[in-house]
Amino acid sequence: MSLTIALSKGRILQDTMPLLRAAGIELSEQPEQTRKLILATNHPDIRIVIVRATDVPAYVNNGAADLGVAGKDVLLEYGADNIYEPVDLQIARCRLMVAGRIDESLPKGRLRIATKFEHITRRWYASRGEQVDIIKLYGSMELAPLMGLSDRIVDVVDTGKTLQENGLEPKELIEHISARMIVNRTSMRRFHASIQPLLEQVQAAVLSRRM
Ligand code: PRT
Ligand code: MG
Repeated sequence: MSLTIALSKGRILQDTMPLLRAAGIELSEQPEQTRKLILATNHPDIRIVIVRATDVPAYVNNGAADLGVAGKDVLLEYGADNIYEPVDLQIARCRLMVAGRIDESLPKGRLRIATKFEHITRRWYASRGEQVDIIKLYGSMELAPLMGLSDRIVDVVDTGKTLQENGLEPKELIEHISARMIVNRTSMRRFHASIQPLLEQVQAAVLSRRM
């Protein structure tokens, strides 16, 4: 048996490692000091692979990784069918929001929404019976309303500073977001004896940290 955990660099890796440490898992080398994408841990049977945040569900859903950590925003957008979401890690918290210019004037017809969350955005407006045009972007969504590319954006917001510094404001809350530990369904069945205790220790670490 060997387990592969998919993590993304940045806030997810940083906030997940203390939780994994509580489950006895530590990296053998510092991720900042290497360009390796497959990292060994103190456990001979557990390794960590570094992927883009939005790619974590693909690795776990397809069984290339057994476990992973991904934001709920990324999970909602991906729409996995082969993944369990057993632990809310309560890290990387933010809000998925509709935002727009403070001084906006909306068109009479369809709204144009710039976002990297195409599916979430389509579902959100469809659920309210509104037809919108979605403009798929890969970053810096905040720029789109300023340049007249879109009327509004759908993006995750933490402090709200990025919106504010660009003359935008939150308009509607779609969902509260946090990162989740995810597990491939087949891995969960095959490796239950090692995955279950790991999940329990991580869950315990999450709860004890909140007190
Ligand atoms: O960076 P990369 O393109 O590889 O992917 P990513 O941006 O999705 O990854 P990463 O590591 O930045 O984010 C991973 C996860 O962290 C996301 O999927 C979210 O669930 C969560 N998270 C929490 C955030 C934020 N807070 C956040 N503030 N993800 C992004 N942001 C960005 C946001 O897009 C906006 O540009 O930060 C800006 C807003 O921050 P404030 O504080 O100014 O509001
Ligand atoms: Mg980023």
